[in-house]
Amino acid sequence: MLPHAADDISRDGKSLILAYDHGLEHGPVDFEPNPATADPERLFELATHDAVTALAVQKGVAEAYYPDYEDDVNLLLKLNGTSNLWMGEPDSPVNCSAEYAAGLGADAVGFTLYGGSNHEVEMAEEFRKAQETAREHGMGVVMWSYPRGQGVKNDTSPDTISYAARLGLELGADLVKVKYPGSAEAMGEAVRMAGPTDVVMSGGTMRDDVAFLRTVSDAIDAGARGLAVGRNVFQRDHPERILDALEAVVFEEADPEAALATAERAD
Ligand code: FBP
Repeated sequence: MLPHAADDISRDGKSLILAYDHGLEHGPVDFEPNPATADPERLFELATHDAVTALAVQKGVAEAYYPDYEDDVNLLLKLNGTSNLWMGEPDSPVNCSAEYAAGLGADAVGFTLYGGSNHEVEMAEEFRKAQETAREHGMGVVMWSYPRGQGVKNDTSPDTISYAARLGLELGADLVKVKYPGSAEAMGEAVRMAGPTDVVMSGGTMRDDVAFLRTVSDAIDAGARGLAVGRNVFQRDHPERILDALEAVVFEEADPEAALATAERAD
């Protein structure tokens, strides 16, 4: 059997991707709950936690900080990304080529596809180039598959999320990151549609510890292979504590409340 192209950003077939492209996607407002996290070094330090299988960042952050962490952190370089400062049909400029990502030492590349946007056609063509170049360099490919725009009525409905997951398979992603479709059953269907492409759940806005861990646990039970999470880790007062709990839930399939209690005792 061929090696899984995303093995470098997984452990035992599961992934816990720490996402930190929020300074671009949402702006400094996302750092307000925990101001220390405006400093990328804080996130690189968090990414050395055993639970984390990769850190997803944009090119500029990687250039400035990754050289000091290349032995301790797996780099998932986001190739496109957009700010929240403009309005219009969803789109995301390519900010970095896959060749350049390989030169920076990336283990994998990440790419957002807004299926259903009036810009879907161009984005899919850009993804094609990134995916094929990543294959040439032996890097894994992670698709942020976020249907939105004029063609999409409900971006988290079960049908939409199943379609989002399927786009990952059809277009050649190793991992496809989707929003939670609201139930374990719907997540299971998305996983089925993705076939050999691993589905990882997107973290979303900050929720309380138990509610968040329960959703992660439900997604794992439904066949998701992990999660890509930003705000639900770095906006907390104790990001390491939630990483301890996530490690137990994702990799050991521990009960969420027991995992949290253990993490709190260890803190
Ligand atoms: P979160 O866990 O904070 O939701 O981060 C995951 C992510 O995909 C980030 O990589 C990205 O910045 C953000 O969500 C985009 O969210 P949205 O497009 O819904 O604003």
